[in-house]
Amino acid sequence: MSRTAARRRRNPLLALLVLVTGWALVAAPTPLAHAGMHWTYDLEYASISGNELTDNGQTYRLEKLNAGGYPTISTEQARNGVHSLKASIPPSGYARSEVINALNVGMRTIDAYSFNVFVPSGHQPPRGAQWQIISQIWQTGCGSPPIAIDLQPNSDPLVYRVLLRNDTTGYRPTQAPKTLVKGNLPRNRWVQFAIEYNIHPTETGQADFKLYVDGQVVPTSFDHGDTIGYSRVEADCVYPVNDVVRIKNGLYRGGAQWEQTQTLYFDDMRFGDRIADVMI
Ligand SMILES: [Ca+2]
Repeated sequence: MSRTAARRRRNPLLALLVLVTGWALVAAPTPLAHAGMHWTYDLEYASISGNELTDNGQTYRLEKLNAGGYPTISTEQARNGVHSLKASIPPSGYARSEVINALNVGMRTIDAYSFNVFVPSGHQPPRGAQWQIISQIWQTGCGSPPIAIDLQPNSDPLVYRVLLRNDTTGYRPTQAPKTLVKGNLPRNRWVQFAIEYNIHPTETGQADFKLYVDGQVVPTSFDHGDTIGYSRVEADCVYPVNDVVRIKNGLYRGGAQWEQTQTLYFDDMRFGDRIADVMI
């Protein structure tokens, strides 16, 4: 038998091996737990091309601004597996490095999402006129996000705040939001946030907000009479024209110069029907 013929005979076995290995790689990412979870990704088999992150069969958009680059896939920290999403911005002022985890999903429906964040030791809180936001639920592009999680200025230990905006508070960054809750955000370990929400700007009693941190319910000052989002505050920000939601995670910061390179890691993001669908 010639070498060529022998190779031909071996090739089907080789092809089968490649097929099985390839199937295992494709099949390995975190499976959907049940019908109520719409997507989940953990960066273990992710790839980034330009401003698109693809993981577990879904594509997510990345955003950057000024000194902030697109988030990257990192092995420096991991909530599960060996990879996470790294958002990093060198010393500078206004900048962002974020991923859009949900784009143009419906308003006036209850949805839930969760993410895990790792804040490295020594991470600097905002000082003076600085601010830093790690998660946002946007109503289209209206002014400020109706729901945001930011870091409390000068807090040490580090404190997160959940901020609510609606027609009453207004959407301008200069207008004070309602603080729904604040709590410690430990550095140097993974922390899971899970949020159930309904962005509903018009009818009291229809909006919804629930927060779990590390699997424990966190009481908030969200009131059944609170609306979430905007229906009439400005011509460019009026429901029902602006009637979709997008959810972001990453580093989004502003104000005066930040003195240090800042980095946050995100892992195991989920989106589903209810809070139970996105809890680990
Ligand atoms: Ca991971």
